Amino acid sequence: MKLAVYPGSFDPITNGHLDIIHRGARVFDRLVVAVLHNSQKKPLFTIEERKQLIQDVTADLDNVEVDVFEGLLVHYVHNRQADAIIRGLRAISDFEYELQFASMMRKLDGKVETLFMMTNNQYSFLSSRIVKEVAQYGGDINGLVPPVVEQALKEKYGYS
Ligand code: COD
Repeated sequence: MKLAVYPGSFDPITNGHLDIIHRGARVFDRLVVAVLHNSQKKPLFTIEERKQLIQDVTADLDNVEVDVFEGLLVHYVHNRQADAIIRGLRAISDFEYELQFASMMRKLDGKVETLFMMTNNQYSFLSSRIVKEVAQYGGDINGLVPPVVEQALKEKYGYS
């Protein structure tokens, strides 16, 4: 059974993330969406909220699990005995960071493979940061995030 971990901050999950989850779940027997809990950062959504939102929007995918991790990703991947880490690539600007990321993963654990999935063209401009910025100022985020996330963002920013 091949297991992949798709790690991220997911603050909050967007349709770009969700597209990678759907595609990853078709390639691997089991996919774990691993949400980073970093007590030194102040995300918009708490770790419980981020996990719950991902669970809500992946409820129809039987082979997808949502989990939380702290500390180094390689340790988590090792503990889960995962075969691969999945990362999404949007633009050239992602490449430099992702190359560093994958190289560091390999240095820390020579066995772990990092696999990249190219973004779906329609989401190539999409990031959690941009969605939050648009939502904060009342811009239209319909189609950029699942409806439950759109609602959660509106509540966070005090309108609905
Ligand atoms: N289309 C396709 N892919 C996308 C899109 C989109 N529109 N938006 C985001 N993605 C991809 C990103 O490229 C990324 O691969 C993934 O989805 C998650 O994105 P984010 O932004 O939610 O999460 P990141 O990239 O900030 O997550 C970073 C980690 C939490 C994975 C990383 O910091 C980590 O593992 N930290 C733990 C400490 C550690 O081990 N550090 C060493 C790393 S070398």
